[in-house]
Amino acid sequence: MEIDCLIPAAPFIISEPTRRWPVFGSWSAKSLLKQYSKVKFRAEAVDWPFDVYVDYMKDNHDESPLYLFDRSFAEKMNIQVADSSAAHLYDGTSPDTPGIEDGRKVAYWAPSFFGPDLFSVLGTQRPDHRWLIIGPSRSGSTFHKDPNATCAWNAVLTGRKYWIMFPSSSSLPPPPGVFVSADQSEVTSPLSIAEWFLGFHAEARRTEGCVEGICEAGELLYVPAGWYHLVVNLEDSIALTQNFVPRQRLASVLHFLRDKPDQVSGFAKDVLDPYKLFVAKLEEQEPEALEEALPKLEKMIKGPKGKWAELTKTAEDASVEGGFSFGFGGDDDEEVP
Ligand SMILES: O=C(O)CCC(=O)C(=O)O
Ligand SMILES: [Fe+2]
Repeated sequence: MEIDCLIPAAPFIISEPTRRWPVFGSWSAKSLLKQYSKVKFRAEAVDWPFDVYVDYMKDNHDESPLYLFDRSFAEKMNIQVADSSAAHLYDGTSPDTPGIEDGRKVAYWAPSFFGPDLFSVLGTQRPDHRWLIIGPSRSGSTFHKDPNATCAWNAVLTGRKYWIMFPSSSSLPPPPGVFVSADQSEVTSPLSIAEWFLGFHAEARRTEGCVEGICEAGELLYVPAGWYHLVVNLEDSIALTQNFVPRQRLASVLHFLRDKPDQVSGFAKDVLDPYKLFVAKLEEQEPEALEEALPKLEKMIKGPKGKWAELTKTAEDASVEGGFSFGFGGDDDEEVP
């Protein structure tokens, strides 16, 4: 059995490997200021030098503070991130620990226990997948599902984050206070985090499927594909997040790329057909994973719901199965190994 078949369907928090990362214990607003004070990071709609953002962070009383969320931080900070296939070189399980590669320090590595990240076959053409996240207390992320049916991990380096999460499927309503368009393409959370807490938190906690927890500094939280989540920083926090495709989710991701092209996000504009490109790269580099996923993908279309959709779909629907949702990401489409 592949190790990545063992990823549970529900969220969990672990304290490995974050505490062994070079960035853990060494990154703080103060230490980052020493090196990167004039580097501009993206905070919602603005690119601010880090010193300007830290001044703001330390002295704001906003209800929904501006959140630093930067996908190009590794390039801007000139750091190297190792992917899960190289984790053994750094995580202490191998005597051969280079630490420095290409003249850039390995700042952290993706945890090896999620197995290979299949989007890595796309190389530089993969969709956006990692972010540096910095914000003061009260900042956070309103309810959403992560892009392209991917899974994610989110590691807190400093501070603490409160998470509240719900599984999704075509048969479950969205969390209280959250609205989803008929084709499930848009998740709308019209309230600020504070308003949502005042109006819906108590009800949400009583709702079936609700999972909540606090991720402390040095811990890493796993976000299963398709789960709704809202996150709020309880203190000034620095976190790193990465989205990935484990082998057991490959069929769902292929299904998303092929059949929900209008919802696909994060690819560069010159990637015209992400599904076709992904299949071609998998054929070259991960043929066994692709072979395993393709029958699952067919089953998703031809399952009981898919059969009806197939019988009733119009020629137009045939290319984009926008009207039927398989609830990907929810537990109901998870292939239990
Ligand atoms: O740390 C956070 O605010 C959560 C980030 C998140 O959910 C995401 O990047 O998708
Ligand atoms: Fe997320």
